[in-house]
Amino acid sequence: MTLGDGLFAHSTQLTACTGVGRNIAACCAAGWRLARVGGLRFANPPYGPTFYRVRSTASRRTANVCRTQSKADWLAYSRQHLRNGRGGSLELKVLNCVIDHRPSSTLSRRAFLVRALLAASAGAAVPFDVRAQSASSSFEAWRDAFRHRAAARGISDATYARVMETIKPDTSVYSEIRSQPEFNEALWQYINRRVSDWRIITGKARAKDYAPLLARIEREYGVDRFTMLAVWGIESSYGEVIDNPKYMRPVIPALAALAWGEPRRRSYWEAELLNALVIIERGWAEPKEMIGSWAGAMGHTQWMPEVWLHMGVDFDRNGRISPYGPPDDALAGTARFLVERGKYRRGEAWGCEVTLPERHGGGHERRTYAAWRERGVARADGAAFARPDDRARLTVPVEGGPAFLIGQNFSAVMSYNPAFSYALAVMHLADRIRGDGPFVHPFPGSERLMTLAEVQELQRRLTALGFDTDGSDGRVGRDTQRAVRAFQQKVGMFPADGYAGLKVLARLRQAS
Ligand SMILES: [Ca+2]
Repeated sequence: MTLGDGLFAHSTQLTACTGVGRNIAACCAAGWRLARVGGLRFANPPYGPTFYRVRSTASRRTANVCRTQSKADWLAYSRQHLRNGRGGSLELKVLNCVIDHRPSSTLSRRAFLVRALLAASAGAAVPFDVRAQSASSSFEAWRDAFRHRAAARGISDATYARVMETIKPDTSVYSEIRSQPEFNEALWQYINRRVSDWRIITGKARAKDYAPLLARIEREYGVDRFTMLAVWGIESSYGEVIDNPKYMRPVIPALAALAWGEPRRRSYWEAELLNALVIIERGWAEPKEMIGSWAGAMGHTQWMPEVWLHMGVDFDRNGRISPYGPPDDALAGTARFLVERGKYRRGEAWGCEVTLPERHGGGHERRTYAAWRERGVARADGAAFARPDDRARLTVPVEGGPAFLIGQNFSAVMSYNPAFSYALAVMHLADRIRGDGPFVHPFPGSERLMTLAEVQELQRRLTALGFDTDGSDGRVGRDTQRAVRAFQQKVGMFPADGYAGLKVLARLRQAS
């Protein structure tokens, strides 16, 4: 992929697109590259930290450098910075180009997904399964050759034969790797869906059920219990979906298919397959127990094999490390990850929502809370900053929406999943489980959170009208989103975004 192709062929109104404070040539020299996604869809919505600078030829305005985390963020930034008064097409044009970092040596847990997805979309002209089928060898030949790599990692012949000679590669992962997001969400929708009433209520119950365990993890690692609960809730609905076949599949056949036939990230998938084999060799798990996402993330907090192997903790002291079963090992290992890889700081807040004075002289500097206070920045709930000497930076993710000071522990959560929207959802869920209220300043155009009873009513009404939500448990998954979208389309609601919210509920009440 050359730089010019991605940018100019499909973004005719853009004349410049560079990294932070750099021009295109400097970005290339520094290892940046452009990738392009076709149409108006975005390749990797939650996983793409990206910096760019754009200029509109129509308005001759240069946009601010943006860091985007999701399509919602792109759109929000576009509206904020590219408002050019000549129609709304520019913001959609921006979606046609993506700047991506060259892989670095230290991978965040999910950074691989960014690259895998970008790589897949950049080469989307050739169907992915065709490439897989044109892999240089049959699966059997590849498997026999790979045995030597496994032996070099200490995998015994017996283990290799037992695991690898009985599987069929799960080639359905090739369609997963190139799949596009089904639903476009604004940031407030993303947060409301993840910080749902069900997750808040269930999180409070889990806080009670697991109080002794969470207290021990807090003591040992210094990670706040509500942060742990929120990661657990968002990653696996507190463990409720870790073996649900609707979302999870056997990991070894998936990783084997990726290591054998995925052409661009093969070395990554090979490494993770080897890590999974080491886990089996050590007797921590049987292959049939290793159920996870198509990319191999497993258990309560969705560990990749590498995380399991290197960050895992046998916290319940039963002789093996497991991301399944009782959540002791999963939560303790995740706390260890946040501390060792995310530089989580004991006792420090993630940040907080704030109110800003008329002129706050924003900027991206980290300052102490005391220094922010001197500039007139205050907690939105009116309380004092608990630890005025800690440092934080100011961010306003959506113009006209809430402002936040965010510190090191927010960054620590982003080391687990490098998306601003993910980290904000985790920290907001943590606060809600703790007992705090919703954001003081709502996001523009947002709805309040639906109660559990309202979501259940919405699901019941949709099902009664023939739009199947697969039950009415008050949790919004893909079935409910699809049912909502089908209903919206049928009754002419726009946009038909699949968002299970108050407007849809009101319309459903009219409909029956
Ligand atoms: Ca254990």
